[in-house]
Amino acid sequence: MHELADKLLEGANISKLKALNNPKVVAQVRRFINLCKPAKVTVVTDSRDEIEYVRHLSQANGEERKLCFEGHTIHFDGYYDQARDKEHTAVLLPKHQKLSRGIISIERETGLNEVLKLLDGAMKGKECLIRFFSLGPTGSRFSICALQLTDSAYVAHSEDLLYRRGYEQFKKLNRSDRFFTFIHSAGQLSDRNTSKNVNARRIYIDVIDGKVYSVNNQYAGNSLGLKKLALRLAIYRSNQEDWLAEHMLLVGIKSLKKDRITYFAGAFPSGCGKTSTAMIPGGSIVGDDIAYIKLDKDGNARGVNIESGIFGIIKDVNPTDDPLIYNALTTPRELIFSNVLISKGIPYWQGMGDVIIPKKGINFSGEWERGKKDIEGNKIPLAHSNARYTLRIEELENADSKMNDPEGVIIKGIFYGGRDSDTNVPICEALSWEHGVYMGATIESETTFATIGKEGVLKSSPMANMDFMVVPLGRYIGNHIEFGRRLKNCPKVFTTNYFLKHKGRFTNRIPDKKVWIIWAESRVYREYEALRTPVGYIPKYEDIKQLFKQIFNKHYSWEDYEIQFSIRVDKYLKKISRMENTFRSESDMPKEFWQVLNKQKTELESIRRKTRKPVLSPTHFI
Ligand code: SPV
Ligand code: MN
Repeated sequence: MHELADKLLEGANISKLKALNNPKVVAQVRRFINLCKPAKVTVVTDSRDEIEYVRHLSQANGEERKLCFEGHTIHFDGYYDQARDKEHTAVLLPKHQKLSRGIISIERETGLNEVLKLLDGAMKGKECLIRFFSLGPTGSRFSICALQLTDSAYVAHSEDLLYRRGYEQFKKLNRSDRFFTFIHSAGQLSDRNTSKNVNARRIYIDVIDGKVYSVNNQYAGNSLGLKKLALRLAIYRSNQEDWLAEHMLLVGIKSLKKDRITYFAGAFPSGCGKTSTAMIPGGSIVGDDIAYIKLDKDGNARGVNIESGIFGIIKDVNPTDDPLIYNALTTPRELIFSNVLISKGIPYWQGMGDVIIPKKGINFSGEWERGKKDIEGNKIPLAHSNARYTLRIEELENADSKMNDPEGVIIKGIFYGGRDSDTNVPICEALSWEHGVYMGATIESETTFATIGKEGVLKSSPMANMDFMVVPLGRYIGNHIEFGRRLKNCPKVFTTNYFLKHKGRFTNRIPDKKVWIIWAESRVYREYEALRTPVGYIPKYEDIKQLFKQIFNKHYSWEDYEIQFSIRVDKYLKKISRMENTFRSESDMPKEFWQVLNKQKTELESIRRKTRKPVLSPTHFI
């Protein structure tokens, strides 16, 4: 009997699939074509012409439109499809298995039935693109092959900017099924080419089978298989094996003292300075979002960026704060803007600096003019707070030369950052690897205007990876502890806090983070002494003062130092008590977590009793 897949794959398509010499790939492609029932199928290899075809298709079908600059396009997601949809993203869980509190899961069979029904015929009348990518540099032991089926040319085009082509790498799989599969359909489209049935949006993660099903959405965090959907599958796999899959940037920091570059990884919840740390002036970017980290034969932690592009928040990108990105966004190159305001072919966004914003144009709500309200009566901003740009890292002048190195880079330091107005000091070094894992596990971040709900509410976000957690948290944190134990050269761990306030005002300027980062770089080599406090090592005044002078030619006063680096004993004790509440109900938390917490608590309580002071100047620790 002839199936739909036979007809649609006839000719060049089937030859390209067969050339992979992997029946498992062919079987999956056939299965999902028969299910989704597209009108046409195009198998895309790594060839330039075929990739160009995808780029043009996205414009021909109206998912992207050309802008004034050569290579620039605009894509709009639906009004209610502007961010990751946590509520409708679920881990498919076999019966009787449990995940941590707050992780949405659904019984596997029930979830599969539901999502397969939604995907049945979802591509009717549309073209299904079949693409092959590599998560990580091609030919690297870190990398994982990824198969994407999608009826959105925008998704397939974005992935071309954000990931490495992997058709040739699939050939080297040697008939193995060690690849991830992503099935995506934007579903029925409105006359604006946005997903119509967002209420039936589902993103279901089948960790057992290495597949993700995503339907009725377009926003990249929901639709692009290789981004946060693959991160979830990789977290599952890394926790079965002996490595780490992290929501982390990778950056090379050039020493001010010696001729060397030191690589750091960094986890920050969304909107807490992650991309700006990856883009720190004087540094070189390897990646800004997702890293795989493995042990090498010399006992180092090595990391690769599994992406090759940036899907960055455009809000507040301006010539002063982000000159390199601003320059890239305002010169010709292949680049997709999403959910910004367009007027006469020119994009505009919030916080873009000294630019006159037109009073009307087209934005994520359709035709827009200043004062426009949505059906709920909310004023619609000119561009969404989560409006984005998509570009290749190699387009940036600060791209690191080891970006595509199959061996990855040696990670000597890790930053954990949050948005915390009243507790953590701007930079603090962990007392040990276990303490560093504790620091990562206890990241908290205050909600901002960019998230739905109340502002300033503290949210616990272990390793900034909680949204993607597909294994019990205790096991994930235990895996971090174990990973460090296997290393001979363990990275030094630091917390950063760019958001500390005093009397309602930020205690430092945006560019000051360079000082904290340069201090950390030198601390990796023990080139500075530091003050030991119960919460970690903090810098000495003279060193920070000298760095402010050297980097910004600015005087750094003792008063500033004292405000920024005082240990807020009562606030830390409150944080510890919040953490006890948060983690108490987690089963299988590693004992090291509780040891660190209890030690810190005992030391802080003892200082509190002795000094009777809620806040201690750094002088106390000299
Ligand atoms: C984030 O929100 O952490 C992002 C963008 O990197 S998304 O693709 O939505 O995950
Ligand atoms: Mn991210």
